[in-house]
Amino acid sequence: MHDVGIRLTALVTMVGALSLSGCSSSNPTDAEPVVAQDDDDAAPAGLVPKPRELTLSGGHLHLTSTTRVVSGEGGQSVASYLADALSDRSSQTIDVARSPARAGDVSLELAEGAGIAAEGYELTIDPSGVRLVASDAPGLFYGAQTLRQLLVEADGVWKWPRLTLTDAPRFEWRGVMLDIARHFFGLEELKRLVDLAAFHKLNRLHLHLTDDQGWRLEIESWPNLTTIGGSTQVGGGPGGFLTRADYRELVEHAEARFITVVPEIDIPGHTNAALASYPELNESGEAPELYTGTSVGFSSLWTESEVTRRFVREVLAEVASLTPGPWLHVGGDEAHATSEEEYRAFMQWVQTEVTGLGKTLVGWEEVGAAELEAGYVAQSWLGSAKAQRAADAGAPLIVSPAGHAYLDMKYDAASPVGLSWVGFVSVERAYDWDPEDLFPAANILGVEAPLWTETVETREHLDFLMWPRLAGHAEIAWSPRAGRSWDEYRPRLARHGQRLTQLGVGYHRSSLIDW
Ligand code: TNX
Repeated sequence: MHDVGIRLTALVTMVGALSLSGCSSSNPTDAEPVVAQDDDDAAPAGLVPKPRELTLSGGHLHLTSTTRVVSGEGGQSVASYLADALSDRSSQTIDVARSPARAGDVSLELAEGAGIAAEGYELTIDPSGVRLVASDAPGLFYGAQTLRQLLVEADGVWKWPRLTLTDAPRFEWRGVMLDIARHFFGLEELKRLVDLAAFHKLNRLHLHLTDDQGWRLEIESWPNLTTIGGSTQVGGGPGGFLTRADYRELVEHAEARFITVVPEIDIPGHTNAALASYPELNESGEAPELYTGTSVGFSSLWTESEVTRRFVREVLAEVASLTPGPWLHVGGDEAHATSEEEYRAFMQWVQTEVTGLGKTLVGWEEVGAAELEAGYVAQSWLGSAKAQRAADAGAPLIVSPAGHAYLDMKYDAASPVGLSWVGFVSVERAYDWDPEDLFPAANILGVEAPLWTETVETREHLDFLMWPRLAGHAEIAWSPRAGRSWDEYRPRLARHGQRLTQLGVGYHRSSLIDW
């Protein structure tokens, strides 16, 4: 009792000291501590991605150093994550505790069987505190992201708008891809990308690990892949690669944020770095030079040789053993230097290897040309007849239409970096499309936005091309189609830009948005 009394006094003093206009609090009783709040008008929440249903109830609940994040069984890791995030953001120490919650706490509850959709959550912020309920841990995590986004500061007071909110994702696959082959980006940059992706409720990180210009994952059984094949990049810089330990650390970092790493080993084309590392992979027996240009479609593995088959088998086995997630992406795109017949036979064999490793094959839409067993996933980028063939064969599709979802395209003629082979992709074009305009709903596994890095040399380049476009793709992947429109999105994105700035993201300040 004594303890509670001291705490109450502290709270009342604190609320008084802030002397906020419209500050209200219920009478302190022994059971119900005073909770710092106000009745000021709440600004539109401006969440990205947009939640399913949100009703502001007026006024705010304050986050103070007496607020705790409490949870029961199964919620502790998200609770610690959220408490850390809130502490960092507000420069106050927010403690974690086990349930039950006290008034003013942030309470996380797992309620299986309460009718909350997978990965979804319900959030109530009212005078008694914050209540976040989900049926699974990812749902709690996404609710935590919403709480991070909703937290605002005014005159030194940290607060959330009082509201009720119900949310759940539209698609199962909500991805971002980074090409670390054309220009290398290392562990710290990748962890930062994971953190930013999580803030937008994305759940797949597809890593394009190999290409003509570089091999970026250490493979113990074929060490030259990185010592030679990882030694340069587009433009001739020093390149680099992820050690196995780096990759493991990244996978763990991502898993803790409910993001599954999807590694891509691109075969049989886009393989010059491997061919340059091992002469025996070449039909001629001679290794080509390392390649630092930006052409595509000129290299191919010698698909029928025994040594190539052993190479592919051993590489895929190592990647599989490092990867807890169920998917192995094997590229298969732009194999213009492989005959169609060899391509089909090779991909069918690759699928048996991938399946034998207990993984599901993912390939770019060109794999639709091969007679693969059902159960693979195709990633559409051109919407060609091959993508259609994969869809007709029942393959779930990851929808990544270049004209909307390619993050490596320039926004407009003024963009200092980026390509434009598919045209310019403005913030509006990146947002104003829908996967169901391209494929029937039943075929769609989800949405992914790839950042190819031929022109991307630095974090500044990366941020400029990725943001704010990736926020729009995250919304397409998460939010219901109904209720989504460019006009409604624009002011929300403007508001969200402040969050990106606060996170240190150097996004493109498109003139289409009133920042
Ligand atoms: C096409 S998309 C590619 C990449 C390039 C990209 C540049 C795909 C499967 N292949 O190799 O980097 O265009 O926009």
